[in-house]
Amino acid sequence: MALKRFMTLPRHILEGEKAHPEATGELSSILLQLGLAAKLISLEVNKAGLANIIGFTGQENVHGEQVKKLDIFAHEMLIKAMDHGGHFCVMASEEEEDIIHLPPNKKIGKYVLLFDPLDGSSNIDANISIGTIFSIYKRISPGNGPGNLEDCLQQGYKQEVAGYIVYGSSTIFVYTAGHGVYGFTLDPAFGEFLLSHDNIRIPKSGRIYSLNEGNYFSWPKGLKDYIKYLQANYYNGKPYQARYVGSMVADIHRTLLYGGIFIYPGDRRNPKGKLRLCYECNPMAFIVEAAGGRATDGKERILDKKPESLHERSPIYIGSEDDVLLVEKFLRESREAY
Ligand code: P6P
Repeated sequence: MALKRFMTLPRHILEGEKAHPEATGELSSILLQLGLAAKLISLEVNKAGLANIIGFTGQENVHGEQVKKLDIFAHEMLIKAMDHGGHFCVMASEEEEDIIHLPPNKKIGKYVLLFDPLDGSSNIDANISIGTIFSIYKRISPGNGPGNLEDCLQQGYKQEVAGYIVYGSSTIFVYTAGHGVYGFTLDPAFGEFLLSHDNIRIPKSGRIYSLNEGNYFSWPKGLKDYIKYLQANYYNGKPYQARYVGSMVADIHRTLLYGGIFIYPGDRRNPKGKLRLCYECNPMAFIVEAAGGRATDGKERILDKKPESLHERSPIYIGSEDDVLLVEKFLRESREAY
C-alpha cells in the first residue's frame, strides 16, 4: 500500500475533526495521546527481543531501571498517557480486575476508555506480532463525577472510536470513528505515523480461514462441517488457506486487509470461547463492520450484545461478510451441538 505523502496521524485526526463541525476536539486529543503511547510501547516491544541479549537481567536494566513485563509496561504506559487529559471519567484494562478511576486531583471527562494493553504478549519471545486494542465510549452515568462499571458495560454499537496497534514487521495504528477505517505505519526514522491504509474496505469474501484447529474435537458440529466444506472446495479455483498466528490483532489485521474469516468459537470445554467481549471482540467488531465486514458470536451480532461483566468472554466469528454468513448457516443447520 503506497504511503500517502506525509499525511501524518495528527494531521489526519485534525482534518477529520474539521470535517465534523460539532466536534469538540476531545476525541482528536485522545487519539493523539494514544498515538504517543503507541510509539512508546512500540519502542519497548521492539527492544524486548534484545532484553536477554544485551545483559538485561529481566529485573534491572543497564540504567538500573526495573524491567517490567511488557504487558504491565503497556498497561501503565496507557494509563499514564491517558489519565491527565481530562477526557475520561473511568477506564478499564485487561490487566486490572476492577474499573480504573482517575487519580483524585485529575479533571474528569465525558469519555470511557477500555483497552487490552498488549494482547498476545506470550508470543513476544518468539518475535510474533502482538497488539494493543482500544475502545472509547461516551459516559452514560449521570453527573460529572467519576464514572462507574455501567459506563464500561455498554453495547459495542455505542462505541465512539475503536482501534488497535499491531507491533509486527512494522508498527501500524488502525482506527475508526465509525466513518471509514484508517491505517498508519510508524516511520521509525522520524517517529511519526504516516497514512498507509486509506479507508480500508474488507473484501466481501476471502480465501483464508483462521482458527486454532487444535480444538477441533470440542467444536460445535456446524463449525466442523463448515471447515470440512472449505477444505473440500475451492475459492476462485484455488484451495482455501489456513492461517493462524495465535495473536488476535495480527490475525484480524490480516483478515481486514486480505479478507476471509477469523474464528474463536465457543466449544464443549469453553462455551463462551476465550476472547473478551468488552475490550477485544467489541472494538474489533466495530472496526471490521466499519470496513464493510461482519462480526457475530455465531448467532448474535457482537455489537448488539449487552456485556454483563467486565471480563466476560464471547465466541467470535469475524471477517468478510459472505464468509461469516456462510459459517452461521452451517451452525444454524447442524442438528447436533457437538
Ligand atoms: P489459542 C493470545 O493469547 C490470545 O488472547 C489472542 O490474541 C489469540 O487470538 C488467542 O489468545 C489465541 O488462543 O487458544 O489459540 O492459543
